[in-house]
Amino acid sequence: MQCGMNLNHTHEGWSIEARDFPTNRGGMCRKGWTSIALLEHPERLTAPLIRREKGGSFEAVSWDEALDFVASRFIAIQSEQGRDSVGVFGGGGLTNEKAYALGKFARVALKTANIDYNGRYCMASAAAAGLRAYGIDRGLPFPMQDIAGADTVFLFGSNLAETMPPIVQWFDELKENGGKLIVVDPRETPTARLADVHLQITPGSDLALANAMLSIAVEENLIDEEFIATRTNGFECAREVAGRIWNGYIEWACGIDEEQVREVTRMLFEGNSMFLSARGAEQHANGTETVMGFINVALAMGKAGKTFNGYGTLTGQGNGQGGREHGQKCDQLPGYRKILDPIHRAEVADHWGVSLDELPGAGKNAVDLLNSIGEPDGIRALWTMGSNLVISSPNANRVRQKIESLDLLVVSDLFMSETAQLADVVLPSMQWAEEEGTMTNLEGRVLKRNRAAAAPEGARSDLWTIQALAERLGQGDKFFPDARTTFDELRRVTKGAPADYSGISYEGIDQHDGMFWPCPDEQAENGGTQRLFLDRFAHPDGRAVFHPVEWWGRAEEPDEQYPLFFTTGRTMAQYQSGTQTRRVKELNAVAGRAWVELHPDLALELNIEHGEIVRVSSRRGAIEVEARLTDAIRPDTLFAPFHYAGQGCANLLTIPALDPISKMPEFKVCAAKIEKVGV
Ligand SMILES: Nc1nc2c(c(=O)[nH]1)N[C@H]1C(S)=C(S)[C@@H](COP(=O)(O)OP(=O)(O)OC[C@H]3O[C@@H](n4cnc5c(=O)[nH]c(N)nc54)[C@H](O)[C@@H]3O)O[C@H]1N2
Ligand SMILES: Nc1nc2c(c(=O)[nH]1)N[C@H]1C(S)=C(S)[C@@H](COP(=O)(O)OP(=O)(O)OC[C@H]3O[C@@H](n4cnc5c(=O)[nH]c(N)nc54)[C@H](O)[C@@H]3O)O[C@H]1N2
Ligand SMILES: [Mo]
Repeated sequence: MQCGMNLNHTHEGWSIEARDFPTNRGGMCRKGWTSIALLEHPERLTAPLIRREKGGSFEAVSWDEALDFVASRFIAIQSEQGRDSVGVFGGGGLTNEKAYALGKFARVALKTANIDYNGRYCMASAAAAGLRAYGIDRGLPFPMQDIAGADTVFLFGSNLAETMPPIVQWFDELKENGGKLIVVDPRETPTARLADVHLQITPGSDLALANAMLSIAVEENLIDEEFIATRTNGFECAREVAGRIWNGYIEWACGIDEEQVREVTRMLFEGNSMFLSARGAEQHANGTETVMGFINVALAMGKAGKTFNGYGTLTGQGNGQGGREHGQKCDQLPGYRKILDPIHRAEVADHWGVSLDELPGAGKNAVDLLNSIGEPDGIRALWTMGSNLVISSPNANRVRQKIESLDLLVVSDLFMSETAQLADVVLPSMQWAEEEGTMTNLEGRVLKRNRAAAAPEGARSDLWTIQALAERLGQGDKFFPDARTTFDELRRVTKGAPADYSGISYEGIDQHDGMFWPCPDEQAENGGTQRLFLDRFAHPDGRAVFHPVEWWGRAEEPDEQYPLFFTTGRTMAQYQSGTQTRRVKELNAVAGRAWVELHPDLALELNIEHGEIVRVSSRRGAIEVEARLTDAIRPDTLFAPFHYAGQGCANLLTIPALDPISKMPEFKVCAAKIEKVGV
């Protein structure tokens, strides 16, 4: 959520306080409060490491030696196997400046098409749907405070009470104002417990629910015909494909009661409602269509003339929004330009001073990039920055095998992550509090992180590393080791682009408590554009677009052998692949080891007791974790957090089925079974 916070250093050490910032307003979660444990952490990487042979041990070397080695290997591999044989894997936690520099580094210094990032696992479906329906992808088209002013909020696939706790205050305010909250989740999460209505659907059935709601709204004459006629295209077709629900459809597809869905639909169409999603609904092989399905409902709800709340997505990582705007994506250039659009290409090539045919085209998406290792046109070398992909990628066993077969793996990280352990070269990075840079939050608000702490001797800013490597590839003069100069270039390059940062400055960010993109020069004074779509959408004709979408089930349905739905997600006290939070004592005290949640009825049937170690397996792998019995989960569904390594790594089970539009993997459902260990 990118809460505002202040760090203080006195003779007693570090202390932290939550800032009264417009988004978190003095709130912060456990991860924020304990984050100072990561400053001066004894396990920080402090020197570049090289491993000269696979399976050998790491040797600390000088930066010069490490960088010379990496550059010479990149050059050798590219001259043997072609430019695209070197890949780059970025992260949504990197600052805007790093994301920009890394994308430029891939295209200009390495001249490879193959760069993608972990946002492919995170925001890709919501982004693709927003672009198609609205013409632009900004997490929320309104500032967070608008949540409190809605009549009803429909939250599908988000457990925000655990994943962005300080946002809960806006929902509390919503309810104080008489607003209602509806939550869609297969589990009765802390978030679902805040809701007026909880729709406890089967995993992977959100799209069926969306279409059912559209059908009900049409059937019961609830839709806003004027809004549809004046501000949208494509309604008829979407309505026709959504069809009419047959008796028993909702129960069959979603596992819930039809009357409940009718009531919710009426509630939503009555007032000024808001649809918000997160990964629960998006991380599916039909994630993009699911989001488009709910945007269809939001558009049919209309409410022309009032604030347009419509749909928004609750962004994930530290820079989940900005990280997807500046060119880490395989099909994208800075400012949310498209790499295959001839005009966009020409603009960027011009700024970068490279010829148009030198600028690579679209590369492989994250999953295909990793899969391509060892294939004829695949990558042979990979540089990761800001992702621990052997823990967080689907079908992790296979990914690990692929990674191990690379000719060269270079990892930039703060700690010896599970991915870094497999590297040939590890490059130690500075972390959040040790360097400045900007991030963009889910509201499209560009924020600045200031430097507050000294980095350990030996760690370098990623920007410095990018520039130093570019220099060794003969392109040093095109990169800058510092954030401010890099941001100045980013501003110039994004001028006139969809994500226009040209009016944003470090000074302006301080002055306005963050500035909203799009922010051309003339908007700089009032801090950028807070609310989008009030009069027009971002498509050339100003209209939003309905999309005909159809539910066809999941990539893998439960069967006799693997009879249960297996879904994954997060817990409050751990973050992502755990590289950082698994190193914080206070957090491990709360959530130190992996577990699986199952319903007591299922446990009774299988003679499983609370607290015992069980085996959960799918067609791809197995984990052995602690069983936690809870009636907060559907009896046909298992849930495991994905933060853990080894025997507890949930991604050993997940299926690498991809959404055909966004290339998002289906992290949120596959077929699995659970059994006692040792019987
Ligand atoms: N504590 C903590 N906070 C985090 C993170 C973290 O790792 N730890 N990560 C950050 C990041 S990068 C992200 S992307 C966000 C993610 O934030 P969320 O999306 O809120 O987190 P998840 O736990 O992945 O998924 C949310 C819910 O989806 C439900 N779900 C599973 N399958 C389905 C389904 O088919 N349909 C529906 N409707 N729901 C389903 C799960 O039961 C879960 O409760 O959190 C951010 N905040
Ligand atoms: N089964 C399952 N799998 C999932 C998900 C799920 O819900 N279920 N969610 C997916 C989602 S939404 C996400 S976002 C991914 C996240 O998973 P990952 O991509 O693995 O992200 P992190 O764990 O945040 O890894 C970031 C790494 O970069 C390091 N790091 C942090 N800051 C910096 C920096 O400034 N520079 C450098 N060089 N390194 C830095 C950290 O120490 C850490 O090792 O996981 C995905 N995987
Ligand atoms: Mo994410």
